[in-house]
Amino acid sequence: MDFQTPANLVFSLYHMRVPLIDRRDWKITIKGLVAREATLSLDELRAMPQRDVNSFHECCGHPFYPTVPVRRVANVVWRGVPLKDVLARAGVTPDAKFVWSTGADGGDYHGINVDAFVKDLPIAEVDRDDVMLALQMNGEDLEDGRGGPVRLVVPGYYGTNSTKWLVSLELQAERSPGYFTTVMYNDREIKDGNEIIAPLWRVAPHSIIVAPAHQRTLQLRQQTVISGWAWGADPIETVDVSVDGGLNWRRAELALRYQHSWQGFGFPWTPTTSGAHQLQCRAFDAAGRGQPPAGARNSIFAIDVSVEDL
Ligand SMILES: Nc1nc2c(c(=O)[nH]1)N[C@H]1C(S)=C(S)[C@@H](COP(=O)(O)O)O[C@H]1N2
Ligand SMILES: [Mo]
Repeated sequence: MDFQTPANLVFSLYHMRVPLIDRRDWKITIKGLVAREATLSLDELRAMPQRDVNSFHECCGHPFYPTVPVRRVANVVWRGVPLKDVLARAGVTPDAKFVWSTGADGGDYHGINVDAFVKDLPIAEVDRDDVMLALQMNGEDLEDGRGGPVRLVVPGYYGTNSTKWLVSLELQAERSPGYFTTVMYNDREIKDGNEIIAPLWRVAPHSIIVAPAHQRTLQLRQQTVISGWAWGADPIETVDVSVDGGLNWRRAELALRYQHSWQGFGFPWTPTTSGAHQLQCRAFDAAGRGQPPAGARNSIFAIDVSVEDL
């Protein structure tokens, strides 16, 4: 319900295990296509200029079931050092096209032995100063489960790209061959006989209703506000609400985006018929990208309510 999700309500995910990192020993290495390899300790990182970013944080769902929406989402404030400032310590060479980020965790993932959790990020994103090595979430140092002491945060990208327990950054000309970069976490589509691969980077438009709650009973002829959150890599421009299972749609009031936050929406509704009603919402960005009715991680969200004449 809150614009800023309290830390204890933010979902927590890891594929293999939670490594416990001694804050005194932690360091990060910046290597690969750089002018000079560099390492930074936690104190050195903390001494660098930091910034805050308010951002939604969404998991794209289970990598084996890319069409199943899970809608694990939160909105938090990250604080950290811009990635570009950290990379500047090593000097990125012009042939670098991707930043590989490696976490301290590895192990068995459904029978596959994974050396380490690695993600990759297109070099163009490094220019943004909201892509950061985060030290805090919601004003508190990152706990072990949250990826502490340092994690990558890429606002607007699916949560999987925000590597927790970060230990190295590597500049490379190609995508990482890691299990969680080019094997899992890529949408694959066949077009004219060719396989088109879409990495799970930028978040597709999505929205959820948070009030009224699923299976609530509402009163006939009494106004209620259907409200919720909408988010995506690009700002959401419109949210529509349906009170009849998707037959008719009406435009909701929508808040502007602050940095990379989710955006609140509201639609006042006075039910005039009793019985079961399905409420739905759908979001669109400026390019007209929206949400499919079913079968996608961002498919349209629906809840059921009943209206009673009391
Ligand atoms: N090192 C490491 N980083 C990781 C993961 C992981 O398993 N290992 N999981 C990713 C996934 S899939 C998500 S959705 C987010 C979850 O971040 P949270 O637990 O802080 O919500 O972390 C990402 N970063
Ligand atoms: Mo995730």
